[in-house]
Amino acid sequence: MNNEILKIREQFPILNRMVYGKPFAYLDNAATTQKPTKVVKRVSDYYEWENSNVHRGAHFLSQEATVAFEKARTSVSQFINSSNSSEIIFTKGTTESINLVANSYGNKFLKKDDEILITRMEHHSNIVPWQMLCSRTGAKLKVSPIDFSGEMIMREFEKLLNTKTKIVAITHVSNSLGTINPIKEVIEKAHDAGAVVLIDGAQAVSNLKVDVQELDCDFYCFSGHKMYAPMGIGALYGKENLLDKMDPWQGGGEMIAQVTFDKTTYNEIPFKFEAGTPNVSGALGFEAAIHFLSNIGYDFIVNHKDDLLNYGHNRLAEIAGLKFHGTAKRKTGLISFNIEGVHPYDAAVLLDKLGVAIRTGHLCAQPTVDFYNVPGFIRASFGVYNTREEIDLLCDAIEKVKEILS
Ligand code: C6P
Repeated sequence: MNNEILKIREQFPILNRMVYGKPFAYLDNAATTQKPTKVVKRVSDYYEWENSNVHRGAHFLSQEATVAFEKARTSVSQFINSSNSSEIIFTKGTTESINLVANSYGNKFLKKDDEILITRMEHHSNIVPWQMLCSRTGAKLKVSPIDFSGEMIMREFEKLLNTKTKIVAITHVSNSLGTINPIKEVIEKAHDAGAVVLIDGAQAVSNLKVDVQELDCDFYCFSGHKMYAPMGIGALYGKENLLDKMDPWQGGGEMIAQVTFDKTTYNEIPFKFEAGTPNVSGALGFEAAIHFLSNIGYDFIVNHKDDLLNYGHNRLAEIAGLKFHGTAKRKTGLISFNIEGVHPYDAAVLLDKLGVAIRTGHLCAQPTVDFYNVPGFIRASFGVYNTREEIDLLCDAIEKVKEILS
């Protein structure tokens, strides 16, 4: 294990836990990453020393909390290079960010027979909100196919794009296949057809440097908890001109300018989309996680993840009877597979007992898993603290699973 990784691991006490009396390998980072001490401390410091509601009180603590909360927004804005921090809306995470757009943008601008275009490799969070929008408006959901390597078929995507396409919603990185989609090309083609583009960045932000201005996407959604920040906080980036045109989707405190019983006027962006008391501690933890990632640097992160991916693929390929799902030319962060003759759930139970935490099943991407005609995937997903030794542990554990169950 190299020194850099050792220094990173020291910031995650949980990685030293014993599970069933053994050291364990946490390889379920696509579900959620562990949190470094600085993130945990930022949250507890807020509650011990700074706790107060934001944007409401004239008193010292409230003003201090408001400044810290808005500073966190600026950090998120810089993290993805949005042109303005008012383009960053704090949400619970990716799911809420997508639902916000489906409700606020979708309800206002979509009508019967308009089309929403997604791909076969979307997470349920980037399928169901659009299905719900279709049933409210009469719009139609179109699905762009993928090939068996787990890549989009670009000519099929282009065929599905037309003047009726109003929204293209696509994942940056697939949570089940690891594919990095060519989203810049997708965005350009969608814009040429007159559609707005929402990118689901849940699996991207911890693996790749994201620049929303460079991408020119209209909306970008991500979750803090998949990038070493607390659960229950995430962000929606939206272009200012679009956010300005959209109506709020939830009513309550903070999102208003003036309320009378006859009429309510709304606050400016981003506040008109943040009804109620926000997750202040989460936002501060989010900012601490951004500092954590920035201190490591994306050059290191990308190299290390590529190394884990290549090493993992090579080592796992040495084991007979493994079938891989997701072999796209550009992929990151995870390896999905099945063991011949072994149900993925049985494998999961045994791997857990052998000290390896992975995820199995439909991975909240049922249509993708169905495409490969298996009952579920086994998925090992990597964080910046994972090591080649942990992949060796996974491989040894798989050999044992095969011995017991095949
Ligand atoms: N995927 C996984 O194990 P939330 O739950 O809102 O933070 O993120 C939802 C989500 C949306 N899009 C993608 C591509 C995702 O991977 C996820 C979450 C986890 O794969 C938990 S289901």
